[in-house]
Amino acid sequence: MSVQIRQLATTAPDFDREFQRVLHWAAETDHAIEQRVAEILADVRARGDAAVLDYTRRFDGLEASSLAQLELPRAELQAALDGLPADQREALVHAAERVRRYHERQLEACGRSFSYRDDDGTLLGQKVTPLDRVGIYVPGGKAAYPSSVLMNAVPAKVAGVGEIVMVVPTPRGEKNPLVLAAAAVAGVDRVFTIGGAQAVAALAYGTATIPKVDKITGPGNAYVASAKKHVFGVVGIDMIAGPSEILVLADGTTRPEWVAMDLFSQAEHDELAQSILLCPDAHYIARVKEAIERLLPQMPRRDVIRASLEGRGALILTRSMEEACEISNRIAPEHLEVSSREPGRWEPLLKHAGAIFLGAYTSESLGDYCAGPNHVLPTSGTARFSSPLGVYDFQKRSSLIEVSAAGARQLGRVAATLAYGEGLQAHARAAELRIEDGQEGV
Ligand code: HSO
Ligand code: ZN
Repeated sequence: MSVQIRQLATTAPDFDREFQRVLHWAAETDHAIEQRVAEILADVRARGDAAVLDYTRRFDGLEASSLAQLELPRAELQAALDGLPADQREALVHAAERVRRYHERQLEACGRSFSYRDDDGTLLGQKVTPLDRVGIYVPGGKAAYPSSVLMNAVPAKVAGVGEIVMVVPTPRGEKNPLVLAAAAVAGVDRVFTIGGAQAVAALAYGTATIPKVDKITGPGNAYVASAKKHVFGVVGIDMIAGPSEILVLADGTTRPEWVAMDLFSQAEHDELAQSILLCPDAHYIARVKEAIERLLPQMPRRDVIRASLEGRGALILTRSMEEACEISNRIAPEHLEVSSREPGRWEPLLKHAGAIFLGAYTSESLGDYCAGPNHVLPTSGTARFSSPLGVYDFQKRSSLIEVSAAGARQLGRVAATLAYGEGLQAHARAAELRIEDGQEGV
């Protein structure tokens, strides 16, 4: 059965309208979910442990007489790691090591404090400190990704976060050994087998057993996303990630099968995932289409892939590679592959993307697992103004100011003038007293 993937050409008179259709997707808020989540949050806030236990019993079918029973001892995480088949254990450790090294570079590049002195001796600076405690949400069930445990926990660890608390629902007590092993490898401090809005609430407000955190990161279903939005402000959150996206910019020199499989690789995440091909060569697009038709029946997740390609996918013929780059910037995809023999020629033209994969050998899937950069990336066009999850998300900055006596005289006049202008006498006098009294001390 042929795949009904949308085919567009930028030369077509109705291109703009069709293109808008590809980009548009309804991210409606579901008011029933919002309402339910608000109730759960209020209940956990009021009743703490007891409420979390009730919801865990009701939604996950998991019985416990106390929340402490739902904490996994470190030894159990280590046992999960030790119990993995050797190839999986080695791959996990190898991936974690590469992710750690990359994020250490990030720490070097943008996680450093600085300070300097003015001519009059005034010291100014910026002090970078890690968050004290963060919560990482890990989904259970079909979207339980050990790689996401690494991508959240490793940058937190590299940033120097004091304590990492992970929550992961285990419906009817079913634990995912790879997820627990990833927590061990990444150095997660505490793991609780709770999930949903109730887990987000417990982390945000704290309960007798669950410690209150400063920031919550990690993906989740509509309830978790809604709960994260609600508690934002009480705690920090990372982002609300939408379905996965891939855009392949091809000049027609890569094997069509490679490109087809890369389009599948994000489509297989979700029926709402988006895979787009941009290419100036009509003949090549036809070859990719043919490869899609040929390879799809072999894929175990072909139903999800087909739904995604037919619902939100597109093969777009452009006038040139330059125009393809322009369109890619308008889309601002989560993942952008430059499948070309000369990726360095096109990369300078590309401004907006969560991650850019250069050259035919760089399949996006390597980035999902082990290349090193983070796989938590801005989706739905938000790459226009936001960045991958990184060490900087687990740090904050404080400004440092130390004014000398000479500096107080100079700055005092400026500050007092502006303060009188604002009608704030105490501000002005605080500055002037340092000038009038001269010497500090009694
Ligand atoms: N591509 C996903 C991350 C992931 N892929 C996890 C495989 N496992 C983020 O868009
Ligand atoms: Zn993926």
